[in-house]
Amino acid sequence: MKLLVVNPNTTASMTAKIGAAARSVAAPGTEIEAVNPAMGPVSIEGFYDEALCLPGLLTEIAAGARRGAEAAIVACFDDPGIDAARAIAPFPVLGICEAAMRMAGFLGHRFTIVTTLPISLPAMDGLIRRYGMAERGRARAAGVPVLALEDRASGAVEKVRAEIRRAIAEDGAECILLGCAGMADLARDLTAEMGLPVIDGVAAAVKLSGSRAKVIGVEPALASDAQQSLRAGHVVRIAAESAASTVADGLRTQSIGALNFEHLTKYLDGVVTVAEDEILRAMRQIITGARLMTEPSGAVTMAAWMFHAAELPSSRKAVAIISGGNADPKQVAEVLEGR
Ligand code: 5HY
Repeated sequence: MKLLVVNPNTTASMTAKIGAAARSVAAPGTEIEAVNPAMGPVSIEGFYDEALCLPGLLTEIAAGARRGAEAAIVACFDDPGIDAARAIAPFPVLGICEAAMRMAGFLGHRFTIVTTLPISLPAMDGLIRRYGMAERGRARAAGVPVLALEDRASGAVEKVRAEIRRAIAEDGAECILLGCAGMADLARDLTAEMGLPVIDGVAAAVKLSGSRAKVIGVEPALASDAQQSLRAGHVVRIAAESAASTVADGLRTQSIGALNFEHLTKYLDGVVTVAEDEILRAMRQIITGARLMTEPSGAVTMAAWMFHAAELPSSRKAVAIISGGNADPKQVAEVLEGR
């Protein structure tokens, strides 16, 4: 997966730090491209800088899309331009503030954002409300300018550390969110030092953006229009007699549509076909074992898992999507009796 990470300020040393943090948690096979605009503010402190960074940020999102990015992260804790970026990007766009808050939600009840200067607090307070977390978290400022984080001798890290200690003592925080992308390199050490999760939004966004899941389509061997099309590289039309004879009536299609073909080509990792008796045996297993009503078309995924495991990616966890419960009661009775 090609993951674009945009630092919306123009400080290249911060972009390098953000890129390194992203790469350190990326799944194998994820290619991280960390960029920043050529023009705009050197750091984003408050609403004015936020507004100024937008043209550069959106230019980078559009350029990343042309280079084939499959997801993007806006690596600034104010989540600037996130709605505009989503409006122009043909892929998911994650903000690091939202990602960090979602991650915090999985870890505990109360969190505190420790950001840079008080000028950034109104934006962060607004984001806490926007993401529905007002009852669970608050933001504090450590009193460090963003660019002080680029200078080890500035004492910025000590101030961040002291503010985290205050958040733990005074807010009862169960986890801390580092409220600036320029703090991305601090999360690991501070987690160990503070004895609670200290979340970097860049790492949280990388983790939330990528899935290691492989998506496999399943269809009846008698109606394998998707499999044949993907193998041929163009939409293939199969014989009506064959497609019409599968018990999986919801999958009796002679050909997939052009849009489906484009979508499946892009997102599917393979197609497995199943035999008629396998579909019926899977249907029986789902109804009796999982107590779920399924029609034959809904049972094809389970049939693939039960009878074609060798053709599926090896994994510890497989998920079968069972879609469709519009089964004829007479047919269900026959399936349950094994007829
Ligand atoms: C950030 N500013 O993550 C924010 C943090 C802040 O340039 N990158 C910036 O202070 O609002």
